[in-house]
Amino acid sequence: ALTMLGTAAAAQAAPAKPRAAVPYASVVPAPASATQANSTFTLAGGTRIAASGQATPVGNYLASVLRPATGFALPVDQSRVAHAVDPIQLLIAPNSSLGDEGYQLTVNSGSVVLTANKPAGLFEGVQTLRQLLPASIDAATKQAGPWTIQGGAISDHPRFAYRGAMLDVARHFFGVDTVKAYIDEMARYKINTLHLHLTDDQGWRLMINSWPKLATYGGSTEVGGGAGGYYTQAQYKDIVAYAASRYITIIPEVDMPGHTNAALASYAELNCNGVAPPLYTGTDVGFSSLCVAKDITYKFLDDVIGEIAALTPGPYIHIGGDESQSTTDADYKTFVGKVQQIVANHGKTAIGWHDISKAALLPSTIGQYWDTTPTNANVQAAAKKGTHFILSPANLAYLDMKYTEQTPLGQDWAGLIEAKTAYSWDPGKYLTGVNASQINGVEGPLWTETIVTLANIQYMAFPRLAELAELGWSQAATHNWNTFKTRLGAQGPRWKVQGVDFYASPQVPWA
Ligand code: TNX
Repeated sequence: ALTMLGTAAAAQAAPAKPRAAVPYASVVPAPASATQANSTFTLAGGTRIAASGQATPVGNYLASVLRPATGFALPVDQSRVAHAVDPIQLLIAPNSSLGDEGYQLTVNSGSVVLTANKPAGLFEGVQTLRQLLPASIDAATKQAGPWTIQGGAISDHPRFAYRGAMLDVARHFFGVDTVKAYIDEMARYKINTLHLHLTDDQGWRLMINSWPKLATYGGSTEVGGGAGGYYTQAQYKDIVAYAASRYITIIPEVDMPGHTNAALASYAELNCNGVAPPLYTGTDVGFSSLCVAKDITYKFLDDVIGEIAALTPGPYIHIGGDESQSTTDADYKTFVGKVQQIVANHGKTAIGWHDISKAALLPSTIGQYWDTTPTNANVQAAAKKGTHFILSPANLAYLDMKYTEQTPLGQDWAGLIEAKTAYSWDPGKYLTGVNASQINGVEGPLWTETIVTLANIQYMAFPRLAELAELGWSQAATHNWNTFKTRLGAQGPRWKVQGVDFYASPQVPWA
């Protein structure tokens, strides 16, 4: 029989191995509560999915993710009257304990019932359901069943409302398909926000119709001198809509007043001296600044932010504000004051890297904390006045930090972040002198000076983004590395089936 291995005939003839149903304890992020029963439910050729009204898009999505590996038709039944005969039911039903993204999942021998207040909750429940099926459910082609789900009940809702990932498309440009692939992977872990770092010294990545050279010239290169690129407004809208179909909000960032060489190179009039610098393809930071004293700077920003606000249904625009080492303190404070107001004029809420907390902030403006120590006087002072924060400590949450000295990609200025390190902090207790109620959640930024392909993105993001997702979603009481690492290990076979190039950390007992 051994000599047959590797031939197509042997692969097809291999009998389906009996396999145990996935235990509820292996879901990432851990649900708020889960009880396992002795019954099992098996997805079969005739299984129908009931999803009417607001639940329909989620029902269609569930069917679309289950069809390839099962080969089943899985019709989505939109007629309310027939629901009782459909084994899988997605229902919108009021439940005050579940909030906007919570859900209840009940599995017994005859049915799988998912209920939530909102479609977003059904969508998060669907991610849990996918993880309760064998890893082969994630294959792109038909696999052997049986497709058995352990019976039981889950009631779940997030600890933090904001659970984000950031992708730097400025240092290296990534096309629409790569962004969509990353969106699909983050959605599995209930990440609900994708922050796109659209502009930096090395590139401007979104067409702005009123200032077209930003993209056509400012987007024409990247770190290392490659061709770069930019999203047309139609492509950006496509990303926004795709993310929305996964209940993920896009947050566009225009980094300023520093990190602006691509813009300054594109339009000479934006420079204080009226001279456009050359395009930049290196990896230094802190050398560029918009001209705070010039009126044209604010006309420029009003046009740019106006166009981006019109393209972006989500409530936020990220104004950057980090590492503005070529802007005086006084100019920086003036600038942040004006830009927040421009964002507000276009109906959006500003987010900025926590450096902005040295300026006077609008009550609605949110800070994103990136430093490596939890104590910061400006942040504490802003928090006293009510500012909320998103946490991305560079030594814990940065996805571009190397795992070990041997990691071939990434940087190490904030330290090495192995799997255990990425999990070993509590977002609710992290920032000194800031109430947990002022922490909106967590975000894992992936800076891309050294990141070039989707596989590179995946290798740096996984397992760490799944770990951060657990810190953001799961209740503090679930926090325990020894139990978590086993749960995380169960994701390994799934990533393999999905073709996700993850870092197989020796700290994790991979299944
Ligand atoms: C710092 S921390 C940056 C980015 C770099 C990153 C590399 C922060 C808000 N900015 O400009 O890409 O380090 O790790």
